[in-house]
Amino acid sequence: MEHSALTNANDTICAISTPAGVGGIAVCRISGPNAISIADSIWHGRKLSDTDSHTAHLGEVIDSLGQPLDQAVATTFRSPRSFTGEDVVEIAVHGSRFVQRELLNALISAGARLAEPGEFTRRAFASGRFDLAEAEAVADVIASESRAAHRIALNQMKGGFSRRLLELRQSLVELVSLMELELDFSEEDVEFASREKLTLLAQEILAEVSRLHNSFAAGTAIKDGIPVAIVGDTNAGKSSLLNLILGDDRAIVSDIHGTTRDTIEETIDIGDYRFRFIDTAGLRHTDDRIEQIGISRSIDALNRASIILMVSDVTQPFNAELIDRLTQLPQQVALVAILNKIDLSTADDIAQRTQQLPARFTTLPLCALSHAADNQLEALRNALVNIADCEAGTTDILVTNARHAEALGLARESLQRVLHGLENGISGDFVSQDIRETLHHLATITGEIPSTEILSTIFSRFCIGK
Ligand SMILES: Nc1nc2c(ncn2[C@@H]2O[C@H](COP(=O)(O)OP(=O)(O)OP(=O)(O)O)[C@@H](O)[C@H]2O)c(=O)[nH]1
Ligand SMILES: [Mg+2]
Repeated sequence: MEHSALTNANDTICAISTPAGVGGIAVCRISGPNAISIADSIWHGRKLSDTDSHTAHLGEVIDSLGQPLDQAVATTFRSPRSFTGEDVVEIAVHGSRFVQRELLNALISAGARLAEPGEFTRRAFASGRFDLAEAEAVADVIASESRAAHRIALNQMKGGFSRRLLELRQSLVELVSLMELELDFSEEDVEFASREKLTLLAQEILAEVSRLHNSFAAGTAIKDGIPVAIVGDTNAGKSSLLNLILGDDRAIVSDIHGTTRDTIEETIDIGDYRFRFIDTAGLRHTDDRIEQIGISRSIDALNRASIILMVSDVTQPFNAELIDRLTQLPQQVALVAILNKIDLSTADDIAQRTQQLPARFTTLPLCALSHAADNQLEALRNALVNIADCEAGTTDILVTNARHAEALGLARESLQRVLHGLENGISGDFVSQDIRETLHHLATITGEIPSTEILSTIFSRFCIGK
């Protein structure tokens, strides 16, 4: 499928694809119908137009004044076997800022134009090398900061998500054709596929669309860092726990109640995941205005977290109000009770305290002082990774993109109308219409129904050179 109308592919673009700044090597990418001849005009060495595709050549680049600029390696990729599907030359020079700038100047003098952000990937999409979801995943792979986020993005880039969508669409097409068969022969009063069978098929599709749509929460958590709120009474040891996890004296710790006033956020990688820990102001009734603001931020953090570490001092009674609030959170929020200051308690006492907590809590006794036994911290880290594993589920297909989630939400709504229609004997005409609408929403994800506006927003988020 080609979307050539969506880009001006007549010109040849160039950009530095390696990060901005000085590096050992910088790579300049040139793509377009004149990529090879433009490269030749700034190149001393074997004529690139005479070389085979996918070959690398040592030579010299010449600046816009005709002076030698640097020794370089040029690699040619001929259309259509290149990233963009166009003729592409990649020139690797030494990574000085001066050399990079002069090389771009020379290419622009020779007729190339500076690429816009994401324009290489946009051209790859326009030439049908990628669908839109795969192109968006390129940006996610570049941005991924943990193994789990990388795995999801890589799978999407390689087409895992697109294949799943294709399967869903094939099932919908089957459904709509069965519906239409029913319509064509309705006069003759024959039922080709029972409505029960169609309902079953629609239910299956709806279940999968809903699963994908619901995976957005877990998907974004994994992509941006899983939010873990550390909450509890003042002086329970929340900030001590944060410091213990980070292995750093990040937060102020003192025996004064109400030491932490504002939320403190730090990310750290554990196992395959990135976690975002949020230490909060201790919860208590107070007349101090600033502390009240801090406490309302604690509540905000608690409401947004995927995992909650409720820290309590084992020598003090539990905060029943907090436990009540936490157990009312949606089931997918994981609750971990940290029984802190076990150095001041006995094993019997700790066992008894554990009994008092609702079953939804995972309980971990701990001493958050920096000399705490390593295996307590290890147990906490393992518990966090286990929770994240459950959240990630067994599939690598998680939706991490708000645009996709929105389209899936719309698809789900029209599918619910399809089901309602099937179950209530509504005319096939209307049901078919809703199936087509579902198909439309799913097709916008892969960009089969491209809109220039959507494309511009998507690709403008890329860096230049990609
Ligand atoms: N004995 C003992 N003391 C601890 C332990 N953990 C923390 N403390 C002490 O408890 C006091 C309070 O610790 P913080 O980490 O500041 O408590 P917090 O929950 O952040 O308190 P606020 O910020 O006031 O809400 C400090 O004096 C810590 O040294 C522990 O496991 N055992
Ligand atoms: Mg604190």
